[in-house]
Amino acid sequence: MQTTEPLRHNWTKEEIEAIYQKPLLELVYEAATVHRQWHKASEIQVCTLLSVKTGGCPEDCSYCGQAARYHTDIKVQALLPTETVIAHAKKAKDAGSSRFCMAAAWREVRNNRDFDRIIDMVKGVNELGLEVCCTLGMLTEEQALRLQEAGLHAYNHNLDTSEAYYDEIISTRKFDNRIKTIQNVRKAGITVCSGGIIGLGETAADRISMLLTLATMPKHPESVPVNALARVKGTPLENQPKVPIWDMVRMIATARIIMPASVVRLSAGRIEMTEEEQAWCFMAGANSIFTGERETLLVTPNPGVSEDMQMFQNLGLQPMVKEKEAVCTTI
Ligand code: SAM
Ligand code: DTB
Ligand code: SF4
Repeated sequence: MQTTEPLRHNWTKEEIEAIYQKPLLELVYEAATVHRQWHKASEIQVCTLLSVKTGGCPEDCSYCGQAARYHTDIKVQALLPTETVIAHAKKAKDAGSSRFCMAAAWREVRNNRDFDRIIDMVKGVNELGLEVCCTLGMLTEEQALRLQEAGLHAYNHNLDTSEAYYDEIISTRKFDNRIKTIQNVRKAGITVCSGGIIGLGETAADRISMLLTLATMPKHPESVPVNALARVKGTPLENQPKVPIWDMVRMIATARIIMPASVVRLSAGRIEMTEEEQAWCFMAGANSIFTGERETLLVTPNPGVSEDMQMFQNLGLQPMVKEKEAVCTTI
């Protein structure tokens, strides 16, 4: 299902802007065409998310309900026991997921007993035959290597927004810290999952700049999540307007065209989308969704698994068995 066309890593801002600003139907048609050259368009990967440590985070990401400093309704939960996490992963596999992502509300990984427990979780989930992913905050090269040796397939670390807009959204770390962690993940031989959020008050130029950073990395992230802001009461961004569906479609379609081999994930925001709106996202090249138990993503609402399976049936889609590895040829 992959073409012999090389992947491009020399995109310019002007080229990406010209794609992003195309008339919508032209853009979707082009993205759908590229999608069919590189992927089986009837397959959507279901990735189950589990919050293994919730809330109480020292960071100030202004979109996030898990930051300790905001007064949200989210209940703090210490690191879950390994057996509980493995039981959740088994359940996810039985429900049709092929990927399992464990998320922790940490600023960074520390070399302590909690990290040892994460290593055990990675081993256990890997043994189930699931693609195992973690998102734990900043990571050193040594920590990334430990995760790789335990069988970690992917590490999620989003850019979140453009370099220029970053300081408006987060003050407790820098955009460069994000890049550094992504490089550490790459050096350890783990696949990269990196994307961002729209609806934070950023401009189209910020979105294009974020996509440019991703598409000009020496190797494209194998996985690119596109999140619409999930507005959480008590956070500084709680009153942001809802993301228009066509903005989501434009982001997904542009990501699909410039990073054709990557799995593009329709991430946060599905709860506010109709089935028809999600279908537009799949048409534009999204080939993964996130699910969570009890109709939650991490701490915000998400459609239930049976609702998603009904949607797949209505749209003639099937859960993907395993993610295809990107064939990365540089020109
Ligand atoms: N603490 C780690 C970190 O920030 O890298 C890992 C967990 S964090 C929940 C993972 C990603 O979820 C964030 O980078 C952000 O892109 C996304 N996210 C968090 N809250 C969100 C929200 N309210 N709406 C949309 N995406 C969100
Ligand atoms: C990603 O890009 N989106 C997921 C996953 N990677 C970890 C998380 C979305 C979180 C949405 C808000 C919440 O429920 O906390
Ligand atoms: Fe903490 Fe991650 Fe939320 Fe930022 S996005 S506050 S680092 S859990």
